[in-house]
Formats: sequence, structure tokens, C-alpha cells
Amino acid sequence: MKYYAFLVVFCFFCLNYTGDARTLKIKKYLPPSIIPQPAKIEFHKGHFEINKRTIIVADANSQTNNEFFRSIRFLREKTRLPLRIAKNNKTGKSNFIRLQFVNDQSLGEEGYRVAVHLDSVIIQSHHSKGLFYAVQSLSQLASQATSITINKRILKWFIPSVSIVDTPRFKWRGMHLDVSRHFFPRKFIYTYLDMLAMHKFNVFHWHLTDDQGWRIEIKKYPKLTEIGAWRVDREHQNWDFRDPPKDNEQATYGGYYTQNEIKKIVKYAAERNITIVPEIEMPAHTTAALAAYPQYSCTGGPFKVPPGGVWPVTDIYCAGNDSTFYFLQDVLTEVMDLFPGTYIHIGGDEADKKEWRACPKCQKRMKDEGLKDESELQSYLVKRIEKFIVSKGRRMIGWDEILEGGLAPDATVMSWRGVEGGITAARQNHDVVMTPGSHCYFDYYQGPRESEPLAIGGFTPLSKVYSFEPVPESLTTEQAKHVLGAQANVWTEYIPTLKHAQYMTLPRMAAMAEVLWSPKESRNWNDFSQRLEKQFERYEAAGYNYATTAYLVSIAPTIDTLTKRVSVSLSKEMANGEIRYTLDGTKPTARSPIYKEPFIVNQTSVIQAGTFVDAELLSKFTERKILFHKAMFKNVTITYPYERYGDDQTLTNGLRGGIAFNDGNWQGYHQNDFEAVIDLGDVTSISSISVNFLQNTKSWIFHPQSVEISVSTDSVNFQTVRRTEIPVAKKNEEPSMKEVQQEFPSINVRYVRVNAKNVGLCPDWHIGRGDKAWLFVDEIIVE
Ligand code: TNX
Repeated sequence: MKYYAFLVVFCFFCLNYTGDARTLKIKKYLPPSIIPQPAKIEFHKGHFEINKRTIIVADANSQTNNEFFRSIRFLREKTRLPLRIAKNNKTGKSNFIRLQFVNDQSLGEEGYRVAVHLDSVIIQSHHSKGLFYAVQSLSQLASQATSITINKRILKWFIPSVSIVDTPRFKWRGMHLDVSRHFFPRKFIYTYLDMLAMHKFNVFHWHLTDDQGWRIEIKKYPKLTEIGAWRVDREHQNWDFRDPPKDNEQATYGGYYTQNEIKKIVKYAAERNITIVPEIEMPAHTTAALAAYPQYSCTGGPFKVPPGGVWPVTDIYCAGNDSTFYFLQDVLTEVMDLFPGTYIHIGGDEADKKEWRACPKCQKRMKDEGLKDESELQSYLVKRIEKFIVSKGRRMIGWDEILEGGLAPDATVMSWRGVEGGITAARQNHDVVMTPGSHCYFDYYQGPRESEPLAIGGFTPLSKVYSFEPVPESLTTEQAKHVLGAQANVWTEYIPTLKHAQYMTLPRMAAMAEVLWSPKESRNWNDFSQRLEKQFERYEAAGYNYATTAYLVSIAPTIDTLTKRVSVSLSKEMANGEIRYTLDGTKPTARSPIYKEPFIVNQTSVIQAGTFVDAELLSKFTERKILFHKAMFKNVTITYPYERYGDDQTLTNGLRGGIAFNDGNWQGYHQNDFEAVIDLGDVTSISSISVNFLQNTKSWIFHPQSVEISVSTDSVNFQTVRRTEIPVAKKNEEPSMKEVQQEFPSINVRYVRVNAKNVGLCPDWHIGRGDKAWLFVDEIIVE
């Protein structure tokens, strides 16, 4: 109350001073919004005022001094508030912020309390970890503080009065980063750790080795980084279709972290309550290591560090050779010396066992050890490595493939191919971390493909991440205790820069943070998406690049072939803001109509829409054309069956397929040719026919080799109006759409026929050479 009166006084002051060189600004009041949402938060009346005389005190002793000083430093850095440390740690009656350790087990290590009273702020935790999170939450409150500024100098801040009691739901709150597919310099790792800390993540899973680069200095095996950290530069080519290295070509692209750098990074992470889980991949995803030390493979090599995608993953460590184990143990020894955390990740995913089947040493090992197949040989390798890790007082974690052939006794499973691996492991009383591709892969698209940067595939929008539940219902309460938490993975095949990595992770990281920290019952999408707006401001203040894709408007036409009507509905993920739209192809403005309910379109229209808050546009515009033409809603007879994606109406529904093959507007023919006859119903005068095809060789989709368009009045005798040959795609061709169109002087016809010949099989240059090829076709437009 007092505060509002105060504002009014200041506004008067402001008015009286118009014309003066001095300007006074009052930052508008914002409701407190903390991400992740605290377990308990109550809002009270009034505010705590921070001014030049506010002091900060800590109930410290010699053991806790450092931690308190660090917290105070964080608080000052984050809030940029002029917080003085009290002399002799003494406060007056009011105007102080006090940090305290309390003996309260209920808070656990990571829990804390923040009470913002009218005259003071009290922060309590049981442990330095909780203290760190209290500082994060208070900083978020402070970042929204109402402030009074004169001449760009802030005079006072007002933090709303709240009381927070907060503890996390899960103990493993992880974010992963693949630094092999693209190398990220150490400076970015610090930024990434800051991003994690801001969202209260406590595990950084550092994917340090893979086929395309070895990124950690190992003193005993210097070639791992001299050779394994570098590849030839093919950054201009699509990841999955890169030319292999030429003989004598210099490997110039890459990098690695020295042990000294890693020590500093580990310390930086620890100060932010983040444990780093290093991953050293085995037995597969190891070409970079084998390029340096081919003697640990089955074949002896030689190998080169591949500059792009490798599939299947056949370059693997020889499990029949004892020296491979000594090498791996030496590497792991240095890794464990650098990373003090409990868990060591040994990978284990996607090993193609072709070389093991052909290798006499591996076969002998299987015989000697009584292993019935190569899966059991992988299990032998993993168990032997686990024994070593456990002997050093650590624990092993691996991708869910380590279940195959029998799980090592104390292994923790990271479930990525769905949650099933996690369920199986939990039922066997093993700990698990959930990270299913469906919800946790931040290398996937977060919005419509045509409006997003090129990504590996998939579709994981923000709201889907937010809907993730790490504990499967099928687990009993006891088994559920084995779910330590979850993690989002950032594979970087398609993420070459740090700005791009931020774009892919923010704000999805915020959604994952809430899944992992906040009580299940408090999950509320609408509330989260309101709070996210303030998080965007924090990202901006920190200079982070983030996606506003969740504000994009989706335009969804529904076609009713019976009534021949097109109804259009518009939607967006975020709860806040209003959708404004136009139908005439112009850009919507703050004066365009607000979308309230689905509307009918009965002529060719170009719909454009965007999300606005007040007059401000928050999204990019989205656009959708609905084309009314003479074949629309007409009967189509198809000669050969299609397998996927579209339906029977797809070819004549007024909607053209886009560059994304799975947008629902393409019919997909698997090796089959395409033939369709449209019955226009009556003899009709027409002067143009066109048909569209899609090519995306990465998804096994090729343009047809030939197309023929014909017309008829009786459906028996057809006259060809167009025949076209299309050359088969070359390697590295980007996805494209092709329109085959024929115009002619008006003719009267009733039937239109289109034939298109599938290329049949993928060409020799393709990784799927010899596989069945797809033909994708959409809208046959008759005018
Ligand atoms: C699968 S997830 C992989 C990675 C790829 C990723 C791309 C896992 C254990 N293996 O090697 O980078 O898909 O999404």
C-alpha cells in the first residue's frame, strides 16, 4: 500500500520536472515469476526496499565463510544491486539481507527458504547447495524489482514481499552437451554452466568423445588429441553427406580441452552446485580414438577422423584384445583424476558388431568366456570396465544398450530409446536417468520446419518438453525410487555455433527445469508460459540467444469435402498474447482482427498471423495459402497405394505441402509409381494443370524420374499435354519442391490424369543405396 502511494508522489515529481534535463523513470511492476516454480511460494502485501544503505550479513564461521562470500558475490553480480557487506557482520533493526545456515533436515542439501519481509530479507538453508539456489531465486525476484531511476541512475529497488520454501523433486537434473560433433571452446562451456545454474540444473553430462572428435587431453596417449581432435573441414556440406578426407588433406577443424582447462571448469561447475559427468564412449562411436590408436580396433585400421555423419557405427574397440582394456583403464584413470563426481559415463550406444563377428580375437574371447553372442561380448566389456570404475570408488552409467546381454551389477541406465530401458532397469533394481528422444532431445525441431534453422529431425516443441513425466506409471512406488531424475540431450551434428546451441536449448531448458525441480502437482502450462516472459528478459539481460518459436501461430485448415467448406483455426503454444490475422496476404498489425474462433474461407486466401501483446509483435509471422481451384474437392482415383502421411483428399484439398515431408499434406509412395485420375464432375473449361513433388534425399525421398499429364472427356481416351523427364538427385542436394506445370489455350475436359515414375531404389551414392525410394506428391492444381 505504502509503495503505491509512494509511486504517486514520484509521478507528481516526474510531471513537475518535465522540461528539466533530469528524467525520472519508474520500471513497471511485474508479478514475481520464478523458474523453476518453487515448491511453495506465498505472496504478501508490500515490498522490501533496497537502497544505498541496505547491507548484507552472513551468519558465517570459519568453515562457511568462503561459501557465504561466494553467495554474496553471486548475488551482487546477478542483481547488480549495491549491496554492502556489514561491518563486523552487525545489522541495525532493518534494511538488511541476512544469510543463515540452519539445522533443518527437512530442507535437504538443496532446499532453502527465502522470506522477503517489509524491513529485511532472510535466506536460510541447511547446506551451501541450498544457499546457492536461494541466491538464484532471490536474483530472479530482484531482476524483476520495481526500480526508480533518475538520470539513468537507479535510486531504489522494491522487491515484492514473498515467502518461499523450496526443495527439488529430483536429484538428477541434467543437461548434456555433445562437444565432439562440433567443438565448443571453453568460454562457451562456462556460459553453458551459467545457463544450467540459472535453471537449477545440477548435472552437466559432458559428451567428450565420439567418432568426429576426441576432446579431452590424456597425458599417456597424446595422439588422442594430436590426431583425434581434428578433422578435415566440411562445414559447408550437409552433415550426413560430407565428402570423406582426401589423401594428405590437412585436418584443421576441431579442438580439445587441456587437463588444466578441465580442472578450472570442474571447479567453476562445483561452485554452482553442478557435478560434471564425463562421457568416454565405448565400444562404439570411437573412430577419432581409433584414428590415433588403430591397434585397439579389430582390423588394425587405418582410420581417419570422419568430418560428418557415420552410419552404421562399425569402427569399434576390439573386445578380444586385453591391451584395449588397459588402454581404456588408463584413459579412465586420468578422467577420474580430473572429475571428482561419482558417475562416469561409458556410452555403450549404437555399436554395430560386424567387426566383432569377423574378429578371431573377439570370437576366441566369446568362446573362452562362454558368451553366446556379440551382445554378451558387449556386456562382458561393460562389466569389466564397471569393475574397474567401482574399484576406484565410482559408479558407472551408460546408455540403455548396456542392458543388452545382461546389465553390469551396479550400473545406472540412461534411457534414451524411449523410457522402456529405464523401466526394465528399475524393475531390476538399478538406478535410471530418463532421457527419452520423445521429450528430451533438444537437437530436434521446436517448431515448424519451414520457420526453424536446419535441425536433425524430430519435433519437440516447448509444451511437449513441459508435459514430460520422468516417472512412468507402470513402476511401483519402490521401483520409482530408482528414477534419479531426467536429462535433456544436446547432440550437435546440426549445431555448429554457440548462438545456435543457445537457440536450441532456450527456453526448452526452462521447461525441463520445471519438470525436474517443481512438484508434479504444481505443473501448469499457462502459468509457466506467463512466467517465461520474464525469463526471456533475463536471457536478454545475460546476452543469451533464445527461441520465441512458442509464440508462433499455427494455421490449421480443416477441409470438409461434404459441405465443401474450409474452416481455419489458429493457435499458439504460449498462453499470453493475442493472435491477430489477415486474409489478404498483408502483414497483420496491432489493428488487425483478433482471432477468437475458427472461421470459414470460401475463396483463395493468403492467411497471415502473428502473436501480439498490446501493440507489440512477439512472434514471426506465419502464412498459409488456401487455393480454390477447379479440381478442389473433386473425386480422385488412385491406381497404386500410397503408404504414408496424407489421406485421400490430400491431392485436391487446396493446401500445398511444404518443405517438411511430414506436414500432413504429402502422399508418400514407397517404391510405387503414382497415377491419379481426377473427375471434374462435368466437362469443364481449363487452361492449366500443375502437380508438385518433394525431394529430401536424407529421408529417402526423390523426385520422380518422369511425369506425364493427360486429359480426357470420357476417361478412356487420354490426350497427353505434358511429358517431363527429371534427372535423379545428386549427392548433397538440399531438400526441394518441384512443380510440373502445363498451360494451354482453354480446352473442355472432364478427366485429368497424372502419372509419375518413382526412381525405385536409392542411387549408389546414397547411404541407403538399394533401399526402396519414396515419391512424394501433393496438390494437383487445375485452373
Ligand atoms: C543418437 S542418443 C545418438 C547420438 C546422436 C543422436 C542424435 C545416443 C545415445 N546416441 O550419437 O547424436 O542420436 O539425435
